[in-house]
Amino acid sequence: MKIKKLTALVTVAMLATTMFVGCGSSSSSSATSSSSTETTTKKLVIGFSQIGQESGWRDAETNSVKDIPNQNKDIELKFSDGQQKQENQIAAIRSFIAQKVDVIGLAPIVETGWDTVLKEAKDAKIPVVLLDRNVKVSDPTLYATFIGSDFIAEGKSVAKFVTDKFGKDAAVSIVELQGTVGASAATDRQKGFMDGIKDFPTYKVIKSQTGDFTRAKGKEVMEAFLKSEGKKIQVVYAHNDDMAMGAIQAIEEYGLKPGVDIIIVSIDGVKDAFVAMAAGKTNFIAECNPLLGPQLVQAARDLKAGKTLEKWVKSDEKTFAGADAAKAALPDRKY
Ligand code: GZL
Repeated sequence: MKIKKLTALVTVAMLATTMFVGCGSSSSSSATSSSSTETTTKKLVIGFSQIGQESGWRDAETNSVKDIPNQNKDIELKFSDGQQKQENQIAAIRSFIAQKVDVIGLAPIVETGWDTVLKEAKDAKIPVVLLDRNVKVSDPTLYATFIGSDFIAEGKSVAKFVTDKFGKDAAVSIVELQGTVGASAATDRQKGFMDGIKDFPTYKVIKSQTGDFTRAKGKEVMEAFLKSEGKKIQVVYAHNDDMAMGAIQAIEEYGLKPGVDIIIVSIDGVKDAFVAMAAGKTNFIAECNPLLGPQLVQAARDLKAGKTLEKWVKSDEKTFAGADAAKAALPDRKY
């Protein structure tokens, strides 16, 4: 009897063990199988170093870049706000390198001072895409491409509007609100404008100072211009719309009519500028496209696929002059 009981006990014990192992293995196999069904594809990771929040144009570009993961489920975006400091942008690039992102996007606040950190990115085999502003580096292979506008052409288009309006032999006094000192957008917009008036010797830029692309500083500098030059000023050339809006405020507070007593010309094409032009307070806008998120995505995908990119992907842009053009364009403006 005892043997029978013992045999029965051993049988039960063996059965129990088999079941446990079976479950275990089935659960582990189900675990294995579930893990095999749960494999996730690796996302394309873009690290983007933004300049800051100095203008409506900049906010539009930031929104366009931050929208990338919403429009591309296979892309992860790491976004850094440089708060107007190059050192913050350099630190962000180093952080992206440490995180081994696939592509670095950079809107460089100024043109120079990037060689060292871009060399670190190159050594880490991480391509860099420049967005909206360019850099001056010793080795052009330190970045894959520049996606942005032809600022010299923008400056020239503004100059052409002014010389067409006043004519060849008019004596015209101009004040200039420059963008951020050292930024390619400011340097080249000034270059383009000066090139555009070089054959008009009676056109003079009587004052030129940076308003740092901001509305507040643009107003402050325009107040100083009005204090020193007053009604001598015939034209305000602002490197961006935000500074032009500040200038408009200063001119109205000074008691003159912007767009009538003083001609206002600027670059960007933000909605506020179109509203002002529709109201006759500004006279000419050269568009500068901030909606560059999709082009950053395309460049990142092409780089990931091993393609070589054009060194400059130029934005195509329009110009607008006068209230009727502004009213017609306003409904379609996207930023
Ligand atoms: C242009 C961009 C400039 C805009 C400004 O690509 O860098 O910076 O014209 C912005 O509005 O602040």
